[in-house]
Amino acid sequence: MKSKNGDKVMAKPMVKGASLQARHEAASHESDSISTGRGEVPKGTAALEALLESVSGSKLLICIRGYPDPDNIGSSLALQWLARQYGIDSRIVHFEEISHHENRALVKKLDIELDEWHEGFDCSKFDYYAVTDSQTAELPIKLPGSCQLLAFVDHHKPLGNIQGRFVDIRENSGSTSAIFAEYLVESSHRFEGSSPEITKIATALMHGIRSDTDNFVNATMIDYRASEFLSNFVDKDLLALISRQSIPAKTMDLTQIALQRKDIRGTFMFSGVGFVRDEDRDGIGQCADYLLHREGIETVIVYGVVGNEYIDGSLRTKSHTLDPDKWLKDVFGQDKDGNYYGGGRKDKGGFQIPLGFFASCSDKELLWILIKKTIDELFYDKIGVEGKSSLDGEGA
Ligand SMILES: [Mn+2]
Repeated sequence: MKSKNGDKVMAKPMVKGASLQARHEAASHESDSISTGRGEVPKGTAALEALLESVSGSKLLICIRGYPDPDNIGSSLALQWLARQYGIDSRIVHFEEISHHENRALVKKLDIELDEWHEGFDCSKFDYYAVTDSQTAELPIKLPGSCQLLAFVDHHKPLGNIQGRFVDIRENSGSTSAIFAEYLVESSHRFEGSSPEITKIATALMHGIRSDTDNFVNATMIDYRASEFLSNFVDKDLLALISRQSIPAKTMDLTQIALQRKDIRGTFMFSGVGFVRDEDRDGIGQCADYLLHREGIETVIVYGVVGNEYIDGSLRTKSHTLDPDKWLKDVFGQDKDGNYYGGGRKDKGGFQIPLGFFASCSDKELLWILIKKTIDELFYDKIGVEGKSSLDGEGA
């Protein structure tokens, strides 16, 4: 597909040949009433490019909040490319380790340059920062006061006010990578050819879309349109290689533990897997994915204590009525700063509860019993089961 022969940059994010459905979706995202704290903030490719042009020559820090995953890595690379077209020098920084084997493969095989934040990381040279694929723009580090939020692009329900120069949040998109692909389609700079850089960005974006939409099961029009465009530039062998990584032994072990400790209540399956090493945390979500295949089960929650710091859990559901975001927020509520312990979208969600003071408990077995009892009771309460913790029954 030669996408933009002679196409002008349009003010509205719309791709040539978009269907009625797409027009409808585009119209509805334009009327989304997202509070950005200062009225209307421009959205769409033309607005983004006008902004990048106006800050040409500046230095941009692209921040990956939370664990690096295909969607936020792909989005960050695309933003880096766009910024470079306007003479903006950028670095991509992440604050958490790249823990998922597929993501490590992505970074390694595509030779993607990411900086892991460390104490000596010099933030002072950056004029602006950007956040993609995250519900909030809050960072785990303190940037210099002069460093402003330049761009914020995401597809989740935003948490609170996002105050940036450019804010584009589209809950009707299955991935942030698809939104960035749309910018590339509509960019006044041509994203084309078969240079290693173009291939790398396109492949990463495609992997981001695939991974966030559960292999297109949850894809929306914008994800499909983006994929059509990107398919011209991706390295298919590499894409296959990245996504066909074997399941690490650790995840397999964790799945086995989760199966042994499963606690089935109607269409719900809960499983507390105990203490999990920090680098194996993604195994919790993978377990939940796997357990959801069991017949008769509609919702799975797997949780454990990760890195002796957090109770970390993943929810997966194929229920048509359960809203993971609402469900988890109802169960766990908020901390004293008003932040929810859990949240989600569509068919998945997660929660994280700091152990805090209790992390120093020397009797881990006892601590786990306490944690499991507390968490299970919250779940049972929510689904209306008069139950006691199944600790004895399931050999935990
Ligand atoms: Mn995403």
